[in-house]
Amino acid sequence: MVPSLTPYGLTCELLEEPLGLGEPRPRLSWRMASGARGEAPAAYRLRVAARPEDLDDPARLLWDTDLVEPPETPYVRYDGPPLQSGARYHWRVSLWDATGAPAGEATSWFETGLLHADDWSAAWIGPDPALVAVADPPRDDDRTERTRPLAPCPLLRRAFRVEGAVARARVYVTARGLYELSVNGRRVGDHELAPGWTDYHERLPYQVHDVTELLREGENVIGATLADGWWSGYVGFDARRQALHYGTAPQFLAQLVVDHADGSRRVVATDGAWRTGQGPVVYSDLLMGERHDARLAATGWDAPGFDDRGWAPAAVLDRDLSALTAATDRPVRVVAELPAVSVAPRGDDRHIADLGQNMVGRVRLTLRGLRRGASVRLRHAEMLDDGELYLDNLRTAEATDHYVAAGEPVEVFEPRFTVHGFRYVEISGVPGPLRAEDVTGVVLMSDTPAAGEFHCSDPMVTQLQANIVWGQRGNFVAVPTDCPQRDERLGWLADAQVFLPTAARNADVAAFFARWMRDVVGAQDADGAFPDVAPKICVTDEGAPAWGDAGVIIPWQLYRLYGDVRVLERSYDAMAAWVEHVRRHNPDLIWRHRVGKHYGDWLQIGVETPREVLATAYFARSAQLTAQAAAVLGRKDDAAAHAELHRSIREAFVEAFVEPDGRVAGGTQTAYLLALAFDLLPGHLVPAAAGHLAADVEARGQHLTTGFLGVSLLCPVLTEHGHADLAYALLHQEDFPSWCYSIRHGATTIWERWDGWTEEGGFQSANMNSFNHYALGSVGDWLYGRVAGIDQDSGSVAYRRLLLRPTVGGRLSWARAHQETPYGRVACGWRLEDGVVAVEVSVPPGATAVLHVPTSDAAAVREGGLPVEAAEGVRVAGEWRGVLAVELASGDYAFTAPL
Ligand code: RAM
Repeated sequence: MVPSLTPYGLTCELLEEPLGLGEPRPRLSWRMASGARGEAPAAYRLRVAARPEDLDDPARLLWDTDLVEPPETPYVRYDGPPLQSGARYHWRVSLWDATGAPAGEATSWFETGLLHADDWSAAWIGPDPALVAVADPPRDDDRTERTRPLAPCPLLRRAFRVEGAVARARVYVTARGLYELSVNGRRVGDHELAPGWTDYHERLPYQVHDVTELLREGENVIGATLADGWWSGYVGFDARRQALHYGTAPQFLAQLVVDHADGSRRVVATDGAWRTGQGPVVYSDLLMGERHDARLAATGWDAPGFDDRGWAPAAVLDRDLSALTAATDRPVRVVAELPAVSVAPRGDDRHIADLGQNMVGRVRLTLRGLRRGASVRLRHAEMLDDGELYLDNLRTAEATDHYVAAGEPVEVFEPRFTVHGFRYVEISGVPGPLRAEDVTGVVLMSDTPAAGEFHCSDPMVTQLQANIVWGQRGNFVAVPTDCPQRDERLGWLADAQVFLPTAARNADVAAFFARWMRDVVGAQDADGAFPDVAPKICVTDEGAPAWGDAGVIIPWQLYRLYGDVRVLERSYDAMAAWVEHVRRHNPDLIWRHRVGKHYGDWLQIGVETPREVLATAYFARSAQLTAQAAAVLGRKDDAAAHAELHRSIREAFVEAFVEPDGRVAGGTQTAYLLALAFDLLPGHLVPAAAGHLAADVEARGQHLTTGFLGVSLLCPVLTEHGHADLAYALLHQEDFPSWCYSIRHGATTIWERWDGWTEEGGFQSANMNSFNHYALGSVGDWLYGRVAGIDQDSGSVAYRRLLLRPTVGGRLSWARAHQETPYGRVACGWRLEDGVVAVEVSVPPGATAVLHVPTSDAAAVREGGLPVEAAEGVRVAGEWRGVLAVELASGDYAFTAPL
């Protein structure tokens, strides 16, 4: 069988089979696989039709590109007739291989949302605000004072009749707050914490579910439970509810559209005919936790036959739908379950369960034989202190759930509208033994599909990679947050920009970040300042250097990594306005003014990188990237102006901060890293500056001093400038401060601070001590990029021109990684055995690669047993310093080389 070129991984607007698409001209994309070397698509064809069977009937096609040359970026914009509202479209991509012969094809679909304002008839509804009762706030241990009480989670229901066969039914639904939807007693969909968190003033996404199978003839019931969530709950570190930010109580909006087989349509929308009552959730809050009283269960409330005469009519609150938008991102879902690894008794009715992993989500607890009214309390912590929960670092977040039993033989409690960051859970109120299998950690995350894996021979580095992945899991929940446990959980911009390259290795985060970028752009102020956090709450200053700059860096990163030009188009004006904001207030181009909170190289250790050095370096970087973005978008004058500005900032930087011997002011690792990574030095000073950097690392006994910003550049810059040995030394360093120090002390996630816990000092100040903060995990990009070796050429986009540079070194005897890129799967790895290094790589169809084979004897390098000159798809490009560089066409290759 001839292995053929095959498309797979079809997406529309960065999502697989999106239901509820809002883009009028969505972008279609596919990845490619092939077993043959040198495969590249000669042409493709796209067809779009209303029904799958119509794809084969030329007369019924809505759009047909016919045979066209492969696109420059991996996206093709739909250019057929205008898309209808609430309609499903089927599409097929067909490929022709390098010889021009027809190759594989694949089919997918997308479905539009409600595209026009007059498609909506729903109104915002909720319990009558005057009648909402409030529960006592949680005051566990009296650790904090609450200024506002928490309200019960209301239930809403609407009974309606279905007459005749249903062909298709969709529900379009969202909430100000959080909602869980059901139809006829069955939960609809698997979204958690819907509709997620956006700047609700500007954008509130609605979700779409196919409920055709849930309806039946006769009476039907649609029901919803609401919770405060980010809308009206406690968010951030103000220790007050969100009333000041968004609203005071949750509200609901839904529209069920039922299409009958006979062509008739029935719409059931939220209005005054809905009824509202109270259920078992006494309150639920993201930071405080949830209280569930099973005695209050309104059994059968969301199914036909329930007597809702005791319920009140829902209040119609308003009809403002201006913020409604189609969802452009994947929802939060349950992505994993962790059974407890141990449950240890602590006194009469108290236990501490260990999930073995610092995680984010909630606990599912099975309870047996509790008497009616018995109360169980769950408290959550990331760490233990002397065998008991370490709670102080949660600050005012209570992170405490309560369950009041109904008295059934077996009851299962799992909170629904709260989320905690924890490894340990203390369960009080359960007399007698509690079994480990009765305690399960339920992991929630924005469902960004896994994209890559990194593996190597060293268990500590393997654990580091696991800690990075778990940091990503725990903090990619609706928005990229700094931390998941304390009263903060905000979308801090610098954390996001340093970690994005790593995140994009592990998962497909294109849609996740593109969506969040809209809140970053939306939060820009009239002067052009980006914020420190998005959605913008709690922290209202102008963005600090490196924080605000994320508004420029992230769109560029998304373009480079995914080829997403649209995110550049939509962010460009904001990027340029930010650069202009900094320039306007700093005419001498040294960024001293309008620096917001200026966090410097946040949480650097034992040193102080001069703030002006850091700020000015970022200013230069933003000007440079804005110039590049302008060039991509064809804005020639803008490109030239920003390139000129970049040159001038660079000159000012050198003038102000660089000595003739290559020393950079402050002399810290981060000062050198910024100057080198952001290309701020005249060429002749680069080796000297790199030498000063290396000398500092050596002088400190091979220890780092970098904070959030410097750390992302540390190993990459050392490696780039000939000090891979030092980068490996830092990777393997187990003394304080280092990544492995935390691992040696049991870390299963990346800590916020190098000194979160130390042998000498124990816990750092509880004021700011998260054990799940991804920023210092930005080294993950280097693990994939240089240790295993997957990178792209500096001018390449979407990994089309791969640069594969496996770096043999450190304690490793092998390392390998693979990664889904927009063109397909890339892999690169090496293994050293008896002085011979084996290098295996995969290059997807449509991409090419330059591979640096590490070797001491270029002439002895073999591919598939053949001299490289004889190997198919391989061309020798050059030879230097222990490397044989070869150019590769797509395909799988296996090299061996003496080292
Ligand atoms: C902390 C956050 C975040 C950081 C800012 C400066 O409160 O945790 O990680 O970006 O401060």
